[in-house]
Amino acid sequence: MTVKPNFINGKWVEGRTHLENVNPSDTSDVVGYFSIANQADVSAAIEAATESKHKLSALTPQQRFDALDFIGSEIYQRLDELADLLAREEGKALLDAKAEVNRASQIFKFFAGEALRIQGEIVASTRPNMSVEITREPVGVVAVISPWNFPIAIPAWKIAPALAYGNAVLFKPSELAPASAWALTEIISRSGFPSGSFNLLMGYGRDLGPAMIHDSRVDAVTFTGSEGTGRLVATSCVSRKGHIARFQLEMGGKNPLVVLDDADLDVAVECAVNGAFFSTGQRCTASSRLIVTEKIHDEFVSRLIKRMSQLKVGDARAEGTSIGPVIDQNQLKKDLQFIQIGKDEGAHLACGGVHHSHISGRNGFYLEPTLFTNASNQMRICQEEIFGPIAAVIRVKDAEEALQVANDTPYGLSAGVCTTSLKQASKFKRELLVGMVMINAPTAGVDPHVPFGGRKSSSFGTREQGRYASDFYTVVKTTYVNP
Ligand code: UN1
Repeated sequence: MTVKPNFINGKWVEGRTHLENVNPSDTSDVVGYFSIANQADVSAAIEAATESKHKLSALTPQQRFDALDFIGSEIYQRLDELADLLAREEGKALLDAKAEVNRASQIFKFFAGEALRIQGEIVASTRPNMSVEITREPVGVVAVISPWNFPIAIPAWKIAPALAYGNAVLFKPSELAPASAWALTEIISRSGFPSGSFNLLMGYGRDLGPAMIHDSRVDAVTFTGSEGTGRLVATSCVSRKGHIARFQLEMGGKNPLVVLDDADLDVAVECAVNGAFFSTGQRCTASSRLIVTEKIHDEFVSRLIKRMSQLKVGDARAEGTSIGPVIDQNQLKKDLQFIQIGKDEGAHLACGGVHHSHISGRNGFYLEPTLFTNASNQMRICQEEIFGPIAAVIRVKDAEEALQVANDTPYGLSAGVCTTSLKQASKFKRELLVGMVMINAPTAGVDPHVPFGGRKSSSFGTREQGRYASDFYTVVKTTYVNP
C-alpha cells in the first residue's frame, strides 16, 4: 500500500497517519491513501512559506509566467487522465470532469498572463512638487482551504492568482477529494516555484484549519465551503493573536432560476436541468429554486419531468452517465433527510427521490434527480442549502412576485432568469440581490476569467477570479515622493 505524502518546503513528507479516498460510484474501489498532516507539519510548512518570501520576490514576472504556464499546459496535456481521476474520486460525470480540468488549465494560463500585467498608478499630489505612487505588493503567506466539489478548478482559482501575484501558499484540500489536489501539487512541484513557496497539507479541516489560521505568520485565508465553516474561519481570522488575517469566504447558495411567461421553454428546461442536476447538484451555484409564473407553470413542469427521465444516473466514468453519485454516505443521508422534510412540509414529490445502493453491480451513493412541485418559498427545502440533485418548483403569479421570491433568501450567489423580454431581463439584472446574474443561462457554470462571488450569506470579502482577484492577493501601497 502506498501512501501519498504531503509536500512541505520542497520535499515529500509522509505523515504518521493517513486517510482513505473512496470512489463514490463504487465503494470497493479505493482511489488512494493520503497522508494526514499534523501540527508539526503545519508549523514546518508555515516556516518554509515565510522563509520563501525573499525567494519569491527575486522571481521575475516572466519566471512566474513561465511556471504558471507550465502548470496550465501540463494540466491540459493530461486532461483525460486528470478528468478520469477527478470523476473517480468525486463522482462527477466524466464530461463535466473534463470541462473542470480544462477550466483549471485555462485559469493557470490566464494568471500566467496576469503575472506580467501587474500595474500601479502615478497620481499628481495635492501638494506642490509631490507625486503619489500606488503599487501592489504580495499579501504574503496565503492559506487556501478548498472543498471537494470542484477538486481541481477551485484550487486552481485560488492557487494560480496567489502565485501570480507573488505569494506563498499553504494548500489544504478537502479530505474527501485529495487525489486531484495531490496530482496538481505534483505538477506545481516541477514548475519552477522556489522550495517552500507552495505546500500541500492534507487532512481534516477541523484540525488543520485552526493550526494554520491561528499562526500570525499566515497573512490571508481564502476559503470555499459551507457557511458554518466559513463563519468559523472568519472568527478565527479575527480573534487570533497578532494581526487579523485577511479573509475571503465563498459559501452557500440557494439560487433561483426564474422562468417567466414569455420564456423559450426549451431553453428554460435545459437551464433547469443543467443548473439543478448536473454535477449531481453539488455546486454552490446550483439552481435549487425554480420560480415559475402561472401561465406556463404546468407546461414547464411536464417538459422538465420528461427531460429528467432521460438523465441517466450511474457510475461517473461509465459511458452515457449524466448524473454521477453524491459524494459520500453523509451527504446522501442529508439529501434523503431533505427529501423527507420536503414531503413533510407538504411539497409534492413530482419526480425522483429514489436512492439506489447499486447500479450495474456497483455499490455507490446514487440518488435520482429529484423535483418537488407545489413548494412555497418559506419551506426549509427552499431556504436551506441542500447540496444535492434536488430542486423545488415555486409557482408565482407574475414577474413581480417572481423577483420578490427570488430575493427572499439568506443567500445571494447566482440567479437566473429565462425570458425573451429585454425589458424583464433588464429589470431582473438590476434588481436581483446576487453576485452573478444569468439571463437564459444556467445559474451554474461560469467563465474562468471574470469575477466570481455573491452577496449576503453566500460570500464575504473581495471577488475571486479574473483581474478582480488581485484585490485579495495583493496589498496596495501608497508612496508619496518629494524629489
Ligand atoms: C460553477 O458553477 O461553475 O463551490 C462553479 C462551488 C462554486 C463553484 C461553482 N464555488 O460550487
